[in-house]
Formats: sequence, C-alpha cells, structure tokens
Amino acid sequence: MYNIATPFLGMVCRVLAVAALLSPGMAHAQEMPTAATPGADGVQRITIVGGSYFFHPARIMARANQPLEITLSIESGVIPHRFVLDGPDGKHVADVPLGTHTQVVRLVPKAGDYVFYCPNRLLWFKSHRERGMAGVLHVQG
Ligand SMILES: [Cu+2]
Repeated sequence: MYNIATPFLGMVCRVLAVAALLSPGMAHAQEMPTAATPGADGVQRITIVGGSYFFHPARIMARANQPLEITLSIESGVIPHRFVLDGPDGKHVADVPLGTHTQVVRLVPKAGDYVFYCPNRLLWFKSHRERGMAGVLHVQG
C-alpha cells in the first residue's frame, strides 16, 4: 500500500515545486495588499516582519516618487535571513541581513512591481524564497 502512495506524493510535491518556481508571487496572490501609511512629513512607512519562512505583509502598496521607509524586523529564531528588494528592472535595490536589530530601508520608488525575498538556503535545500519567504511591493504612479 505504501508502495503506491509514496510515489504519488512525490509527484505532487514535484508539481507544486515547479509551480512555485514558475510564479514566485503566486502563493501571495490571494493576500490583500497592505498600503504603506503616508506621514505628515510626506514619507510613506511600512513595517515588514520576517520569519521562517515568510514576510508579513507579503503584498504592499505604495505611491511612486514619494519617499518610502521600510522597517524590517525579524521573529526570534536561529535561522539567518536576509531581505533583498529588486526593482521593476530586476536590479537589487536593497540587500540587508535581518538580525536582532531593526533595519530600515529607504527609497524613492518608481512605478512598477518590486519583489522582495530571502535568498538564503542551507546546503542543497530549497532557498527560503522557494519556501515562501517572498513578497511583492506594488508601486503605483
Ligand atoms: Cu531566510
């Protein structure tokens, strides 16, 4: 009986893994976006909490051409994480280690979709991004 079930489960896992690779943002497609809060000083602010293996919120909305301040905090744990933010052109905008101290990333975003993720991985295991530690910043013009 296990001889039949085990290969089937293996196949399901492979299919899910391929789907995750093809569309990294898909896992968060149902999450309602959280808007960065505009301050009286004109700076939009959002706090993102990272952990194993998630960022929350994973979908963020912000306005283009206005300063954006992203405060990063980490859930306590022994697994090291990073926050990498790629611009709409695919270039790294930020790459910061998430330690015990709060980190702040400041940018003036352009319109488009930015992706953020943790690229860390242990040996041959899946990267944290592949495990769901990823999200999208939608910047509207
Ligand atoms: Cu990580």
